[in-house]
Amino acid sequence: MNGKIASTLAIGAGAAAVAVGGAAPALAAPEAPGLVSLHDLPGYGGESHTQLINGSGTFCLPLGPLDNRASSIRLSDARVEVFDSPGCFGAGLALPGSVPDLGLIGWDNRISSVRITVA
Ligand SMILES: [Ca+2]
Repeated sequence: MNGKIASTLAIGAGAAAVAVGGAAPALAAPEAPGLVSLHDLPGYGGESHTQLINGSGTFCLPLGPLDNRASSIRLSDARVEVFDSPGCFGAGLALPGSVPDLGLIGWDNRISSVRITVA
């Protein structure tokens, strides 16, 4: 098992248990992974930074090497908001889905953090 993914899964499962009051026995996390993939170039090209979340919850993700460089973003099975400051602060925008050219909505090379919500 990948330790990093297992750790993320534990966080998600903990959040779910809190949400139901911890009364019910824990069921397996839903098979609905959140995927967000940021790319340096429009059209999902160039250097990329991908985050995969197994489990449910809301997570604020740093962009690592793609800080202020993302020009396209691809996502699946998740609600995603992008922010122009680290830690999901500053100006933000909720995305309706994948965006092949962030320049068209005024967010080229501007994203510094991403908030992803997986149901
Ligand atoms: Ca770029």
